[in-house]
This record gives sequence, C-alpha cells and structure tokens, in this order.
Amino acid sequence: MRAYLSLGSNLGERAYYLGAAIRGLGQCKEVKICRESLVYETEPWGFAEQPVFWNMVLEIETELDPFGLLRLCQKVENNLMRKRIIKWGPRTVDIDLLLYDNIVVDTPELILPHPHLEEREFVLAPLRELRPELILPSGYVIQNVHGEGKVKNLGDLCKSTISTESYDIQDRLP
Ligand code: PH2
Ligand code: MG
Ligand code: MG
Repeated sequence: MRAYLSLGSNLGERAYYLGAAIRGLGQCKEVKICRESLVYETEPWGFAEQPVFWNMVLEIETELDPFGLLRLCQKVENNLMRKRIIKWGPRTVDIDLLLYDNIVVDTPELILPHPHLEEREFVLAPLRELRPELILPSGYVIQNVHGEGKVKNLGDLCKSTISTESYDIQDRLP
C-alpha cells in the first residue's frame, strides 16, 4: 500500500533528526521509502511561540496496516525524543500519517486522511512537490490548493545532509 508521511522538527539539529527518522523508518522491512521531498523551513502553525520547523514529506510503500504504520512512526519518534519530551512543546521529530491509500479511518488514535492536510502549507508544499497531480480528499488537485503559513524551500543543500543508505536513489524525482 502507498502512504504519505509528514516529518517535522523544530528542536536542535533538525537535519539530523529528519535524517534519523528516515533511517529509522527505512530500517523496517515492511517499509520502502519511494520518494523524499526537499526540506522546507516553515513558520509554526497553531502555537506560534516556538522555533521554526523544518518539514518534509515521504512517499512510502508498506505492508503494515495503518495502525501498524502508526506504531512504527511512534516507535521512531520515541527513539529520537526520549530525553527531551515536553508536552505541547517543541519536538525533535514528529511523524504524521497524511494519506494511506484511499483508506478512511476515524478513531481517537488515528484519523485518515489527516484532518488538517489541506489547511497547512507546510504539509501541502512538500506533497505538491512529490505529486503535483495528486487528488486531495476534497476532490481538488493539489496543484490548485494552497494552505496557511509561510514556507521556504531550503533546496538540495539540506537534502544532501540528510540522505540515508535506506533511500533508493533510483526513485529520486528527476
Ligand atoms: N507541527 C505541529 C504544530 N505546528 N507547524 C509547522 N510549521 N510544522 C509542523 O510540523 C507543525 C507545526 C504539531 O505537530
Ligand atoms: Mg504533527
Ligand atoms: Mg504527530
């Protein structure tokens, strides 16, 4: 099954945490990382009094079901946040499920598609980069949908600092 994950970091060495999260996900044998967006510097959405985020999106193929994938994301987050967790505060790394095939889930633990997917430019910009033709849950093509919040593409420079062994170079976008 194809899924899209949003990665965010706004504490410490953001490039390190994003890279470590990608490695952690890629080490799971039921997950293949297919496409990796560039890194975007984004203004905090919601609670504004916190440092800027670096965000990106991954396209993966996975044999895990949505809840198995959620548990994997939480495990990778916990491995990277163990010492620095502050409730509601800035986080070293956050991994959110955006889309999982066309599956709809509505539970206290997990909602799919992600309920704020189409409101937030920090999610839309990297997803649009990977799949400009994607039809969003609302029925609109992502190319025509723009969310709230300023984003700045940090380009290839950052990407090269977070590249991982698990990332398949064949699948890079041209
Ligand atoms: N994550 C949040 C809250 N606000 N803002 C940006 N720019 N990027 C994020 O990843 C983000 C946020 C909660 O997970
Ligand atoms: Mg989040
Ligand atoms: Mg989260």
